[in-house]
Amino acid sequence: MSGAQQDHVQHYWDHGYAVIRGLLSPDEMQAVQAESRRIYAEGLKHHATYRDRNVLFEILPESFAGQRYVLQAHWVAWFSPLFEKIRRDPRVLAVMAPLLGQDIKQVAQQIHWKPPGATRRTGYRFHQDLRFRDRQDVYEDLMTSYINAGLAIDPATTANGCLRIFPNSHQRGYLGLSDDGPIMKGSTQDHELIAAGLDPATAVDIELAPGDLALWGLLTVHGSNANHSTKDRAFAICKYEQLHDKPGPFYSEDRWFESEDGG
Ligand SMILES: O=C(O)CCC(=O)C(=O)O
Repeated sequence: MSGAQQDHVQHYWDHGYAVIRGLLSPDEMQAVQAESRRIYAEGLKHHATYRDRNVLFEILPESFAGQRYVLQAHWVAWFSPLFEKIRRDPRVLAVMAPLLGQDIKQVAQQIHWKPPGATRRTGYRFHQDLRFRDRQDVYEDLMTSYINAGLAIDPATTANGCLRIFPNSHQRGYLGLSDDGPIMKGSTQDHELIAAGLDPATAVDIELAPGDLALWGLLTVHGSNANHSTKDRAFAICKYEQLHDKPGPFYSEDRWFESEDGG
């Protein structure tokens, strides 16, 4: 790994997040964009949120804005050979290994779209991902055992609601942000951030080009604004953690469903 690529390691430890530019090439990203559009179209066939074992499509029905939208798809690797390949790509391992070691498992896979028109439901209130872990006690070292990796499929800009992060917020412990309800409920009010000891002016916009990868941890305060532009923002998130031999780790995304023949 080159020095430039290794910079992400120190940046992640120091600031709770990092960005790796150009992990996948523009040619590769064209194929990923086409696959993302195909998966979106597949999701649109469902009139309401749909789940089949680990695969989930979160649907915003016509009653919301007169047209159906897809907001998220989970575990697309189950039916998309391309996303199956990407989640195991050696370049992703090269990014993760200096942070998590070589023995890594993936506990979640999601694509987040922000279709123009679904504006009011495309913001993610600021939060720390620890809130989604069922068994918070099994994470001994919260920042070093589990990392999110978000691949920009479309350009992610301030206008279309790119990821926003509070640098160094991982050093402040769990702050309880947005614990009062769902995170896709508009944006976090400044007074909520100030009460948690965060200066709203210090949030940074993580603008990304297709093929860039952003990393953040379980304690990194992050969220994103609604999409007020005319362009979608597809973002593919893989959540990786250290493989460990503790008995019975049990996270919400980790409940593997068995096929009917027991496979
Ligand atoms: O897609 C986004 O902008 C936000 C993602 C996020 O907050 C998360 O995955 O925890």
